[in-house]
Amino acid sequence: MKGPAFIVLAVLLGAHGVFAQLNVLAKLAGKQYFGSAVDNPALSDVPYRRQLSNWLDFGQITASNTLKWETVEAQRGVFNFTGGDEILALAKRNKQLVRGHTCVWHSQLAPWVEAGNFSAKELTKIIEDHCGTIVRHYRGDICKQQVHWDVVNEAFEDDGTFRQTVFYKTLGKQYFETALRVARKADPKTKLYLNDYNVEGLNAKSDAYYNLIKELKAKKVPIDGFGVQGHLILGRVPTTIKENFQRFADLGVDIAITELDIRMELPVTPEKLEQQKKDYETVIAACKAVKRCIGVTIWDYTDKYSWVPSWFEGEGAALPWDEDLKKKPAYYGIAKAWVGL
Ligand code: 9MR
Repeated sequence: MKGPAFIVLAVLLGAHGVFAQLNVLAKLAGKQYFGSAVDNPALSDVPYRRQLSNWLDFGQITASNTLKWETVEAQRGVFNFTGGDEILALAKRNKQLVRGHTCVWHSQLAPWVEAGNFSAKELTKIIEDHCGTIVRHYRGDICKQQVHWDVVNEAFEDDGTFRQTVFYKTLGKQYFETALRVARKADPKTKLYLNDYNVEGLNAKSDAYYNLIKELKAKKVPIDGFGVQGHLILGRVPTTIKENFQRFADLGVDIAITELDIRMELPVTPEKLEQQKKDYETVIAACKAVKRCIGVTIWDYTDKYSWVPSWFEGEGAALPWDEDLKKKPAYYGIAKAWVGL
């Protein structure tokens, strides 16, 4: 939506007090959603859950851990959907879309997959069973959730070479095709993505994805989108996000920002929060500018549950809500960028 209609609608919504809410603004900017990741244990935190359930801010959610291989199929052939189903049920109640994260990933992988020293034939079957089963379980026609799937996650190194995972070492790049085809068969309507970090701007790693997606498309392998995680660092947001997104759009795939957060060195200062606001604005503006950038998910919404402090010593405060669930300047930066002010 553009021009006068957008302004009239924004003013009307403003009059009803829903102006500055991120999902509404994303939708007014022509996107499908603004969303957040959530880890199941946080759902017992009532104020947290209430805000997560606010559709005006979040039209989409991603389970940040419970659909990973080590949880879903810890033992070969034994599937556990408890955590995933809890997220799906919540999304259903809140009328939120869901992103399935993730089918094939070298990390948080069930140990038996690597330990088995499987032949190419067997590992292919294992991928087909795993991806086929989980994608089928959340098939869009069953729950009208329009699930998007990160079918393969983090498959390249930063220099653009294939990551030497058990999947690549056993199957070469054929495994992308195997996983994508079985996912498409399991749910013809879901959107299938490859997803990674450090691919926001133009660089060797995003080049590698560009070439792979081009190749997959030429072979008519089903691929609908490129997921750009967006784990960024304060003051160091790449300057070529828009150009990068546009080249994927021109290839004929959607782009989703799937795990956005912008971390800083602690302690927090007002200056750093202002810089963070600008950085969030930059990223959202790039998504807004590229039609096929269909939505943005932040990797949880509050600093209370961010993964950052436990991974990067001395860093944190990466999200738009602080640890007390109060909105930070970043929140208003995102809102401003969606409106295009
Ligand atoms: O948020 C997740 C965190 O709780 C886990 O400890 C971590 C383990 O790998 O994974 C985090 O999520 C990752 C996501 O699945 C893939 N991209 C990077 C994310 C942050 O590490």
